[in-house]
Formats: sequence, C-alpha cells, structure tokens
Amino acid sequence: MDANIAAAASKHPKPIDRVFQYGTAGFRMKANLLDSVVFRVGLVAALRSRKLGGQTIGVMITASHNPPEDNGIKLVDPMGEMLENSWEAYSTELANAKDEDVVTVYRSLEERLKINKDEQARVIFARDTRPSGPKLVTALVHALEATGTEYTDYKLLTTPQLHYLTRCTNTEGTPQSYGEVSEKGYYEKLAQAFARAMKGKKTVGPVTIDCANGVGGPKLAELLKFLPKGSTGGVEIKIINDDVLKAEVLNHDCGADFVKTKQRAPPSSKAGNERCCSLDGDADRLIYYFNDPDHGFRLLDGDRIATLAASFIGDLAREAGLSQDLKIGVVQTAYANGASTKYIEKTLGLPVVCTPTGVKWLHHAATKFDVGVYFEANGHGTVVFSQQALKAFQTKVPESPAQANALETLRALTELINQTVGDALSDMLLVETILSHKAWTPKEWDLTYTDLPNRLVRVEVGDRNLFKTTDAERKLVEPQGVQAQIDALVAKYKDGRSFARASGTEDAVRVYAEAATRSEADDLASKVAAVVK
Ligand code: 16G
Ligand code: ZN
Repeated sequence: MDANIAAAASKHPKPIDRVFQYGTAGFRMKANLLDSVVFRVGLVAALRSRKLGGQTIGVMITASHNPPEDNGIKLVDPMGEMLENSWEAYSTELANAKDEDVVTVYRSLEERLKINKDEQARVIFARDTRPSGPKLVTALVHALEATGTEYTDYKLLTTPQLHYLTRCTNTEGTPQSYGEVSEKGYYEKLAQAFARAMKGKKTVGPVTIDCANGVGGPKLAELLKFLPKGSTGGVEIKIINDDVLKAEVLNHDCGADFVKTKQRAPPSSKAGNERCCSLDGDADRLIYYFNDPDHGFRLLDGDRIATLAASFIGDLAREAGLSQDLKIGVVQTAYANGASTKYIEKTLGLPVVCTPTGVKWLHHAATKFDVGVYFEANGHGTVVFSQQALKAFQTKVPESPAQANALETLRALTELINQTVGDALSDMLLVETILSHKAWTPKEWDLTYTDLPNRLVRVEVGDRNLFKTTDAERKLVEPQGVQAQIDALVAKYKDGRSFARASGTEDAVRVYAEAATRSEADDLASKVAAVVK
C-alpha cells in the first residue's frame, strides 16, 4: 500500500513554498493550488474513518461564497458534524508534508493516533458547481483508491446535503436513523416535515429565492417537486440566479454574502415589498430581505432568523406544557447585533451564549441546551434538539387539543430542521413555516426589534497573527494596550460596542462597531480601525 500511496502522491505534487492551513471552513484558496491538498485530505479522511472503527467520513469540495476561481475542501464527522478540532492540525500537517514524505507522515499519524491498520475506511463525497470540482475529485479518488477506501461519489450536492447523507449513512438501520440514505430521501424528509409543520396554514404571498448561481439552484428546483403546492399548506417559490452553466456568475452580484455585506438586494432582484431570500454558493447560508415602502431595503439576517425561531419554538414549548422541562437557549457570536441579544434576553426571556466565530463553536455550544438555536449574523445556523427534547415531544401525553397541536408542530420541526449543520433550504422552509403560523409579512418580522446601526471594516495589517483574543473574540489580549484604547473609544459612544479580531479566512483584521446612530457607529469603527492598523 505504501508504494501505491507514494505513486499516487507523486501525481499530485505540492506547490513549493506554499503553507496550507485547515481553517474555520477547511482548506480554501485558488483552485489551481489545491490539487495536492485535496489528495492529502483524502488520506486524512481514510485515517479518520479507520480511527472511528470504519464509520463513514464526508468530504465536501466547495468554496462556498468565494469567487468561482476558488475552491476548497472540508471533512465531515460521522454524525454530520464538523471535523473534530484536533484533526485540523493533522490535516494541516499532512497537507504541508514534502512530496517524498507523504507516506512517512501518513504512517506516523497512523501510529501516533493508534489507528488499526486493518480497519476498512469508508468515505462519501460531493462537490459544488465550480468548474475546478471534477479535477479535484480525481485527486481525491486517487487518495481513496491508494488507501483501499470504500467510497461513494454523490456528485453535485449542497454542503448540508452531504452532512445529512453522512449522518444517514452512519445511522442507517439503527434506532437513531436520520433518514433515507439518498438525495431523494433528503427531499422527502424535508417536504413531509414541511407539510406537517404547516398544517394547512396559508403562506402570505410568494417568496423569491436568489440561489447565488450555485448548487442551491438545481437542488431547490428538485426540492420543489416534493413540496406541497398552493398557498394553503404550501409555499409559492420564485427562483432567480440559478444559472450553473456560466461559471463566472457564481456568487457574482448575488447570494447571501453579497446581500449581507453590501446591505442591498442583488441587482437582478426585481422584488417589491414581497419577501426575498438569498442562499450562498453551497447553500448553507440564508439571508432574508424586503423593500419596505417607508424605509427602503430591510435586511433580515441570521440574528433575525435566530430570534424568529427562538420565539416560535419557545411559544410552542409553553403551549405544549414543556417549558419547565426543557432548557431553550440561543447561541450567537460577537457579530450579533446588540439589539437582537437584548431582545432574546429581555423580551423572549431566554439565555444567550456567545462563542467565537465559526460554525463548529456555535454548534457545540448549542448542544448544551435541550433546544439550542444558533445562527451567525451572516445567515449560517440551525437548531439542535437534545435526546431529552426529542423524547419529550414523542412521549408527552397532551392534556388538550392545543397541547396536542403544539407537540405535533414541534415533532415536525425536528424533522424539518437539518440538525447536522446550517442548511439554507431547510432554514428557508422553517422561516416560511413560522411566518405562516404567525400570519406575518416580513414587515411584522422586521418590527420585532430595531437593529443598532453597525459597521464592519476590513483592516489590512502587517501580521494578523499578532492579534489574540479572549472572551469569545470580544476582547484583545494582544497586541498589548490595544484593548485599553478600544475601551476608551467605546466609552465615548451611547450604546457603543466594538471589537477587533483576526479573520480566520483572509489575511486581515476585522473591526465591528455599533452605536446609537449611524454616524456614531461609522465614526467608532473608523477610530478603532485606526488603532488596530
Ligand atoms: C467561515 C465559517 C463561517 C464564518 C466565517 C468567518 C464555517 C463552516 N464557516 O466561513 O461560519 O462566519 O468563516 O470568516 O464555520 P472570517 O474569520 O474571515 O471573519
Ligand atoms: Zn457556504
């Protein structure tokens, strides 16, 4: 086998002088640099599977909201979760090994991690619509074949679909079965749960969905075939930006990242005051928005989805007579608007936990609740339910028709929500369900609280690694003295809050600031940026 691995490795040489790092979202860069990385991640996937007794590991080839010429790769653990933290370092180690050392490092990891050489490795993988995908798949397959790994190529999928299939594969035939192990199984599960959760409620008008010209487009079109039709019990969906044939349009002037960072609708969107939403390039992020006749463009971001979901599920738990038994909480990052945090704590009466940026941190914190709602402001998030919550929804004997109703809706939500990872398609159906139950237009949703004006600035610095944070990235410990200067600035502004952190995906530091007025938020952000520079 060593000879096979060495021979295959030599077909995927590492670019000289490149240092790779498994970051917040795996490896991500210009696609033409990725060949050796993908090959070696294939080796890591095989090791990880064997380490876990032959459970199936997921591999996703995508660069999400990045431009079309980029690509990336990340690993999915057996229950559909992000790769365990310590393995990021092993992936980084193997990705940076010299070509001639690949086998040695592979065997050394096997030894250090006490991996059984005879265990059969199993991997499933998929990719998004980027033109570089098929070639990278070849590199991955070379690694899987050289290591004798059993594999299934699911071709084109959204990232959350691959997470779903990973979990289904590993739970098939057990009481924890997560669903049928097929793409069709995913659509059927979502569509059936949506029909149950809607319970014949009416959706208020159509929703326009911008698919970022990514893999979410064809997959949403597929999902539509399974969804109930008509505004009663169903939803009318208008798809835009679903061109996956022209490579250059992916994420270009559209998609969730464009809408969130530019704070405007995609130019291609002709929407009036109807609700619209945007997915990102691999359909794991979702942002809603609409045009308010009085106030113009209004963004309903991840914080809004979190508050909507938490309030709805909180109400259902109360109606079901379960609010005393279940701990419901919300997980956010420092980027969450201060007004959303206040609304959750004060109006909804629910606890909020803040974690560092990156889905793995939020997800982990959310699992500490019975119902853990987590969303990043950028639209990435989901809801996770504990075993105790699932059991309570199944076994609680209702004392009234209203209780029975609430329990049935809760059960449907646990099927509708993709609990493995944030899933734009599943989150969209969740939002549509909630708006229908509340008979809300986006305007009513928007009126639940008022965002504090805020500003995000990207600051180019000499070395971003000098910036070290604590307190869920809300405070800098290094460089020394910088935090004191930020504190002094913040103190001068009403409702002021600001933090600086090194980006995990770009060579820059990000500064976030919010304050009582637009001009104060802008002013605070630029002053803090000047301190950081
Ligand atoms: C990654 C994260 C995303 C986070 C972003 C922050 C995952 C799957 N993705 O894309 O959640 O918001 O990084 O980027 O965890 P930054 O560190 O450059 O600000
Ligand atoms: Zn994404």
